[in-house]
Amino acid sequence: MNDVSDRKNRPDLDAYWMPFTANRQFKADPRLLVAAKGMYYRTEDGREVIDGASGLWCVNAGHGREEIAQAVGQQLLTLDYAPSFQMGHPLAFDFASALAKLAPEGLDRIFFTNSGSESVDTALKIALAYHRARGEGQRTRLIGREKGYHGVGFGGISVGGLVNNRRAFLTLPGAEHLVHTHDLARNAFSRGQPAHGAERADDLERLIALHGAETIAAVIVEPVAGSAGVLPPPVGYLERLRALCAKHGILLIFDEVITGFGRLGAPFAAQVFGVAPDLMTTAKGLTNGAFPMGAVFASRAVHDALVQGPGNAIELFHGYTYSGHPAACAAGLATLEIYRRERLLTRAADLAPAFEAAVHGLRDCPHVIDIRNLGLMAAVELSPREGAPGARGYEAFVGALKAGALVRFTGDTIALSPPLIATPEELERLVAILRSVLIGLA
Ligand code: PXG
Ligand code: PLP
Repeated sequence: MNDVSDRKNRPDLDAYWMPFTANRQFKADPRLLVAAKGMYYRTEDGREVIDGASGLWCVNAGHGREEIAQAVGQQLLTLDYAPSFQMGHPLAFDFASALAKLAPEGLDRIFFTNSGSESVDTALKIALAYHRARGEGQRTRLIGREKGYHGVGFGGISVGGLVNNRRAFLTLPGAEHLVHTHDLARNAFSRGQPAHGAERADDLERLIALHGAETIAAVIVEPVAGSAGVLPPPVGYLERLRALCAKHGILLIFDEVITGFGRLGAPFAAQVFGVAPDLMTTAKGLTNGAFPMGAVFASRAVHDALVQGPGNAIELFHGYTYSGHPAACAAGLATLEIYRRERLLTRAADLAPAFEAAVHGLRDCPHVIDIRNLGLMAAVELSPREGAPGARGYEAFVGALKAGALVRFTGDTIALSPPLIATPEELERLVAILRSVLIGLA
């Protein structure tokens, strides 16, 4: 067995080119995790660290879930792989059926991918193919939003709105962006959805006036922006965006890669906000982060418009070698069973008031210019240090890890998204560790 949990020697760090990491800074002072159980990671030097980030927003049911490990192991021994094109295996159908039952009403046709990025590119392609199948092939524009994160595929970075993820690369022609909803002047220290900014959805009217609605295929937004630093939608914003898309025949895609699977207190954000998209992208919590997988949920209308024509013709020329991988489906089914048995997909709603109170208690810490929260997502935004933007965020992240908590940071914003199994005491402990670090920050 290749058991890394108690190995004493540090690996050679040179060959692995790490994603979204300052490689040289990391390798000069590495941070290695070697084991995890429940709410806690164990570091290479044997310390217990509370997971304030669900890994990377994905380990919603906590770490080391035996049912998932058993299901994956058993599946690999029974049927390790089955071709995904023109062949099937039962678990993929079972998993899609189970997801369809959990889905917002009507979004019950499921396409499997291997990541959030692939889910996004898949959803964008489905949107284009949908319009073409209905005789509106001129609808090719894809609209995202400033500060949006939709993964790292060419489709995802094109509709994404974070400059560092775009500037070195080509983006798709015809990708446009709505204005973002981050408004510190009016909404700082909002608890839950901010009051101001619903009118920013009307920015879609600007793009419609500029390009013509008949050229626009889809709008994609995160219901709550995650990577940009937890930006809940202003009250009424998503409703307005939904109404405008419907009025103009534009598909609305919710990117629920982070918000899906209970993060906000219901299975999906669409249910929390009572707003129904036409397509929904997911990954992460789909398998509790234990196996790489994503899923796109499509409405019947979208699915049925595409799945038509001659019965022997392939309807959508798209798919992955590992779409619906047997082990991924086994992991997903075991994950859903844990979510159901432990009622985790609604637990964030119960924990949210205490979490909100604890997080907003950090308001008096130095440099704090905003605190935002919804469900079990929260962010603490710090003012950038003069001449060194991002330094405070990084120092808070490293300081928290030393003090016993894993958090996420982006720029000078600290994000929290603890596993949904957290107890109120663990949430308080997490926030207390963050407080101890913020207090000492230069
Ligand atoms: N859409 C959204 C809304 C996401 O949050 C993706 C797509 C892409 O998923 P994959 O599985 O391809 O990574 C994501 C992923 C962070 C962070 O630092 C966020 C993500 C991934 C890694 C780090 O906030 N989100
Ligand atoms: N590149 C080559 C040469 C391939 O043969 C394939 C799949 O057959 C791919 C890329 C795509 O890989 P995947 O289906 O895992 O996304």
